[in-house]
Amino acid sequence: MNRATLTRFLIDEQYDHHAVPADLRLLIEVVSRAIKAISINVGKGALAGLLGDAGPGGASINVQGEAQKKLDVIANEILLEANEWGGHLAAMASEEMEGPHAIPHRYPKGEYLLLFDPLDGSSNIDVNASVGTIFSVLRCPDGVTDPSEKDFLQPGRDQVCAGFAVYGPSTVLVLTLGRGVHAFTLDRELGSFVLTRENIRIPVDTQEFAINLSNRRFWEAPMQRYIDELLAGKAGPRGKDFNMRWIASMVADVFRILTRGGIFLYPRDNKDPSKPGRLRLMYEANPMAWIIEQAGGAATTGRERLLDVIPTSLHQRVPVMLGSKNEVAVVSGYHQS
Ligand code: AFP
Repeated sequence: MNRATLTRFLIDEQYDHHAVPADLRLLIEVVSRAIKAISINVGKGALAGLLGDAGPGGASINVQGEAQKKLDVIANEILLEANEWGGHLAAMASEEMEGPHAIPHRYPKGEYLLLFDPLDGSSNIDVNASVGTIFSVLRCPDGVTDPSEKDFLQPGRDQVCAGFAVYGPSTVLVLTLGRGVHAFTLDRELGSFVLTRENIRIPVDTQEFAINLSNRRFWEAPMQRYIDELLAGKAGPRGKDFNMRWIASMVADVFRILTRGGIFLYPRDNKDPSKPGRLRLMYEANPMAWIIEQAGGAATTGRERLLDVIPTSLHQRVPVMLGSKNEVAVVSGYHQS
């Protein structure tokens, strides 16, 4: 079968459906090339001395207060270098950097803001489990030539593109432009992303949940009730048995949900009251929430639609409940009653 490449798909979207302006098509192509380079580095792992913590003696801490892995730093550098000269961006923001990254004055600027988690799940790297890259594209506010943090603080419903890559047995790029969700698998011989799934749809019901159960004692009562009912199985109030999966790499857990349904939960917990959840809104929850909604699923904080959350800071965290629509409705209902 003569499958379309990412480039062909984007050209069709641009000319047949007028769904992607030329600059946005360039942005996606550039990000996909950066993802290929990250995939190659992730694949080398120990062979290239790329495992373990970054910094001299392994003591490199990022803005999140988390130990940076060598590959976190490398992935961040690859995305910055790939995107700063093309003229498609007004600025970038990353999980690994305190504030926005300005486009150097020697380069042309564009109308888009790119936000990314360069390497999600990086605590999985040293154990050779799947990791990934998550990205989100917003429009730079009109008339703003030197974007500051406040220009990035737009609700997820304003995204123009969202995507993520999973560096697993195969490298897969998942993308939405607001007209469905599509998956492209990296053909390493061609060096191209090939369209392998079009218009992905998530089953509205599921019997599979993903949560870090070790945090149960820190959850709010509605979440404890919801999970306890899943664990009670057929004899319990849900009347059916559930299975659990937790890869501790959001990209891998979300990819599974896109493939066979499920519900992903990282709720607010009182382990650290200063953090209303672990996942970051701008470059983890928002892109994933749009992708899930575009695939027929739902994504909430438990109290409101994730894409409607009005951001207050670049690295803010939110509770995340997303996946099969009817299951998200149950857990959200418990949080609102
Ligand atoms: P790292 O990037 O620090 O590995 O965190 C990954 C992550 O942000 C997300 O991808 C996982 O779903 C979640 O954290 C795993 O959190 P726990 O380690 O608390 O289970």
